[in-house]
Formats: sequence, structure tokens, C-alpha cells
Amino acid sequence: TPLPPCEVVFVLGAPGTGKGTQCERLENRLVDVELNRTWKHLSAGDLLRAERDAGTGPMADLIRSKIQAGEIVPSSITVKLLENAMAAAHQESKGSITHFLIDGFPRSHENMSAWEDAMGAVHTIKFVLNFECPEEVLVGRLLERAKESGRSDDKIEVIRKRFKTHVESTVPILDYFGTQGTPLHNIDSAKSIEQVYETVEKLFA
Ligand code: UP5
Ligand code: MG
Repeated sequence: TPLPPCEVVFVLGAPGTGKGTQCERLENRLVDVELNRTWKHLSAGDLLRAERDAGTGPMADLIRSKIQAGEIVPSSITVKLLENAMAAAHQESKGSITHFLIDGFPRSHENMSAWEDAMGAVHTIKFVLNFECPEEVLVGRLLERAKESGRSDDKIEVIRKRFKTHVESTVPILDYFGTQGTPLHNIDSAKSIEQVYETVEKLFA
């Protein structure tokens, strides 16, 4: 079954704001039985890490060096991985999955235009979630997570670089959604995981 037109929600926010945490909850709980509509969580970062770990060629090396530097991987790579993951999820669900929570993408204007070129004509961006939280709170969360995450970028120097990349490249694209008529919901994610979830879940009602 080829991938039909799908609905997509982009989930953005600085490192540690809880994109993955909230998307996991949404994926598990937002099951609309009547409409047979299930939201599939796709983390762009997870897809890149899997590609890095599976590969041995120059592409794996490029992903490794970009993640290690807290910089953005070239858009063509990320968009292709997203496209493949959407198609695979659709296929594996025998066609029932047509709604996607895309976590950690797009991170730059370049990412956004690559998405538009590849998929903009087919899929609809329903809205964008943007989690906001003070950086010092995020540093605490990430260093705590670092004890178990095994992520090569959960080190204070790289964490600082990830924040810098977020401010310089990702924050500027938020305005763009407004110009496209795509709703942007800024969410205070300094609150508890449960409180953030309650706010977010309502947006899917
Ligand atoms: N936690 C979460 N919510 C909490 C709350 N409300 N209160 C208290 N604690 C909370 O959460 C982080 C930690 O905080 C966890 O321990 C959690 O329990 C706790 P998490 O849900 O993991 O936050 P998240 O926003 O997902 O943080 P993450 O570190 O994954 O964000 P990044 O944006 O840095 O990571 P990502 O995987 O998206 O990207 C990594 C790298 O990949 C990028 O730096 C870049 O190099 C590359 N990349 C690209 O190049 N392009 C892409 O499109 C995507 C990634
Ligand atoms: Mg994450």
C-alpha cells in the first residue's frame, strides 16, 4: 500500500524539553478506536542514531560527526529517513496509521524546505507544538538523563552547542508556520510531565 495523504504534527523545542517523553505518551494514549486513527511517534533524532549505528559508510560518519558536534544533519538524509519510516509504519499497520507525531524536525529553514519539496504537496501539517523551558532546567534534566542514556551528545559541552543550534536555527523557523497558516502552540514544559501532557492532549481532541 503506497502512503496516502497523511496528517502530521511537528513537535519542537530545545533539547530536554520533553519532546520524546510527551510523544511517547501521546502515541500510547491517543488511540481513536472509532476512527481507527492511531498517532505514530517518529523521532528524527532516533532515526538518525539508528542509521548511524547500522551504517559503516560515509553517511554514518557524517551523522556521527554532526550529532557529536550538536549540529544539524543535512536535510536530504533526515527527510529520506522520515519518508521511509512513515511508509514503513503505514505498511506495518496494514494501512491504519496515517497520523504522525514528528519529534525534533524540522530544525532549520533548510529542513523545512526539504520537507516541502519531498512531502509538502501530499501531507498536511495540522499544527506545531513548541515546548519552552529555561535552559538551566534543561541542563539539569539532560545531565541526569546522561547517566543512563548512552547518548554521545549528553555531555555539557555538546549540550551547550545543541542549545546554541536550537536558538540560531530552529527558533527562527517558528514564525514561518504562522505565515503558512499552520497553528503554532507554545507550551510551558517547565511544569510536570503530567501537567504538560494534560495541556497537550487537549489539542488533539
Ligand atoms: N523530562 C521530560 N519532561 C520533563 C518534565 N516535564 N519535568 C521533568 N523532567 C522531564 O526528556 C529529557 C529528560 O527530561 C528525560 O530524562 C525526561 O524524563 C525528563 P526527553 O523527552 O528526552 O526530551 P527531548 O526534548 O526529547 O530531548 P532530546 O535530548 O531528545 O532533544 P534533542 O532535540 O537534543 O534530541 P534529538 O534526538 O531530537 O536530536 C539529537 C541530535 O540529532 C541533534 O542535536 C542533531 O545533531 C541531530 N538531528 C538532526 O540533525 N536533525 C533532526 O531532524 C533531528 C536531530
Ligand atoms: Mg528526544
